[in-house]
Amino acid sequence: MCRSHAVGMKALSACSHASFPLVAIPAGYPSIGLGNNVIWRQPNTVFHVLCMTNIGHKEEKYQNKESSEPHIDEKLQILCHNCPNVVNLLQDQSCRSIFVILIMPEKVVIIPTYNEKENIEKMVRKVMSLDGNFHLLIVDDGSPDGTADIVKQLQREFLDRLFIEERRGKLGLGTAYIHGFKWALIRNYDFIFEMDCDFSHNPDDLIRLYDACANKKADVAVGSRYIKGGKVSNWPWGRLLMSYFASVYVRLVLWFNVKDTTAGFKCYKRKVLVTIDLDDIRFVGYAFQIEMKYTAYKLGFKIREVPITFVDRVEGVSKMSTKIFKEAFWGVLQMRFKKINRK
Ligand SMILES: Nc1nc2c(ncn2[C@@H]2O[C@H](COP(=O)(O)OP(=O)(O)O)[C@@H](O)[C@H]2O)c(=O)[nH]1
Ligand SMILES: [Mg+2]
Repeated sequence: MCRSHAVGMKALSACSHASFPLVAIPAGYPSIGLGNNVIWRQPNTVFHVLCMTNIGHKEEKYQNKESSEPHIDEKLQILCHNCPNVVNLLQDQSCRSIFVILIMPEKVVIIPTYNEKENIEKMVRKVMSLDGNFHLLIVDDGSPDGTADIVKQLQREFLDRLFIEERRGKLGLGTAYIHGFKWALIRNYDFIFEMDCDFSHNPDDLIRLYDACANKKADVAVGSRYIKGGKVSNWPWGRLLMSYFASVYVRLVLWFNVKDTTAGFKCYKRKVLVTIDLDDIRFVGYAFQIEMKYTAYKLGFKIREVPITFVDRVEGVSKMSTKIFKEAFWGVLQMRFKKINRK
């Protein structure tokens, strides 16, 4: 009587009768071989232990905080040092059968922040309210305005879904994302999103980006201003023209068919970020966005643009600078001649 329980997220189930070891783990997770205990140790993994008795069922839940917390070892025993309720349930003689369900998080949105105190709380609440159990990682570069403190306050409310990585100084958008990508890969997320904190990107569109990757065969989904249906609202003319012609320039030099090459609203499938050599990504501003798309394209991944309406920020100030612009201009020429290898 072993069944797997899908609960709207990636779920692995295993079951056995009375005592462990576990006897069944569904196929479809080739990287998770029996005996490979690494995966079970990921922070964030939620264990549900379900005990079926003759008169009903009992359930205990536990979430890994650290990699040393409950996990399944090579002998397929549950090791559980700090979760007496789970252990008690596993030893409960009234259990006819036991199901262990491991739920691993699926989606994480990475938002780099620098001085976003006007936007951060509203943004966190909005992402947390979306359907689909999005997790959120803020990568803050020591914002002097206290953005990180606001996030830490909110973590009390969204304990297991809101995370923050703090870096010492303003190190640039590109390296903040690389930091976030590595964080997300270690934690085994399948869909990794990039989004700005200033509401230029509408968080509701995360669901459309997810849909493009999960159901429409995209490896990278790009929220695009410059395809049919895409729009830019209330940007000054100068900035709009610059952004549009920057995208044309990039396409002419690099010869690849993405209309909005500088866009920073994206969803990556895990396999893309695993394949790209993240340590070889060298740019930090708009050039970073171009480099990521171009590298994914050169490595053969399918990029799909999803039309979005981009709205200029209302609160806070832009961190765009002529330095970032120059980096993009010269960076594109360098990319043209760079050799791109798989990791
Ligand atoms: N961590 C980090 N975030 C940054 C940095 N520069 C910009 N950001 C964030 O990146 C996002 C986009 O920046 P923004 O100023 O809106 O750029 P613009 O949209 O091009 O004007 C926002 O969430 C910023 O707070 C940085 O150096 N480090
Ligand atoms: Mg912005």
